[in-house]
Amino acid sequence: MYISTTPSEKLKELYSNARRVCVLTGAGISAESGVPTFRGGGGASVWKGMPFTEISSAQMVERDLDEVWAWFDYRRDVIKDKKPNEGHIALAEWHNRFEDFTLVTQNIDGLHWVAGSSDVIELHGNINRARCVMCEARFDLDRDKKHESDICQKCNGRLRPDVVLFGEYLPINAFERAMRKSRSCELFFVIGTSALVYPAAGLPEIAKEYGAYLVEVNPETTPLSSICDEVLQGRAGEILPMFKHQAYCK
Ligand code: BJW
Repeated sequence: MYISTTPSEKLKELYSNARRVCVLTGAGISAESGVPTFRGGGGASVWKGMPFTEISSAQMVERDLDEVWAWFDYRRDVIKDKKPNEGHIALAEWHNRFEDFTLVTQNIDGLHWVAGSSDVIELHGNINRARCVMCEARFDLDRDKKHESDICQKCNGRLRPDVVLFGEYLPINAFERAMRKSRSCELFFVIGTSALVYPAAGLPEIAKEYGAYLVEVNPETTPLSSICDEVLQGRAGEILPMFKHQAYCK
């Protein structure tokens, strides 16, 4: 395994020639935009004394949906003025660079879209949407309004944040597409995730199993580091722009 703060010659060459590239991002890619991460002292880890594993859980929606809304209204307020950083921007350019590029994110902040990414597989939903608990209709949220008591305009059911909480299934089409792309890519980057939450953390493992060159971008080691071909130790906003000047053949 290669560990460094800059890409190896081998990776530069793979990057220049690759056709099928897949990326999985986590909270770390938005850290340099000022969005709190969950673990390792990030500010999205506790709400009114409750660990996020409890407030962001399926049981909590059953028990106290108002409190779940209060938590996500607070989080929407924290991110509403945040801007994409150099890491998001570098990845947005990769859509045009590779024949088959897939960006999969666990993040719910929508910053990949704001950076200009043309297609993002959002495995854990989006904080700026609500969904009806009865009919599953989805609605975009007004960014300056609180939504604790909103009712579905179609069936009068109660709305909830359109995010995937612990104990809930991921959107099946999104996850199946992410799995297919993980199996077929040549190069897989896992960026800014602690790789503790499944099934998302299984995607890099699948990519590796199917023969992809696996690269991690993270200032810290994770449970995935040991199976990576290359670990780039540093911030996404510093490492990803290093690929910008790499020649490529399409
Ligand atoms: C930087 C940086 C910089 C800093 N540059 N890097 C198999 C095994 C074990 C458990 C399970 C399993 N399968 C399912 C489970 C249960 C559970 C799970 O995984 N639990 C584990 C914690 C043990 N999974 C689920 O429940 C999932 N559902 C499911 O499996 O359905 C089937 C099922 C149904 C019914 C019953 C049981 C199962 C759903 C998981 C949904 C997770 N949702 C959350 C909350 C979303 C809403 C919200 O925002 O509140 O998603 S949890 C939270 O963690 C959030 C994130 O997307 C996710 C991942 O976190 P991430 O992105 O890795 O962030 P951090 O903070 O952990 O790490 C940041 C990283 O960035 C660090 O490494 C830093 O070093 C790095 N970093 N600055 C680059 N500048």
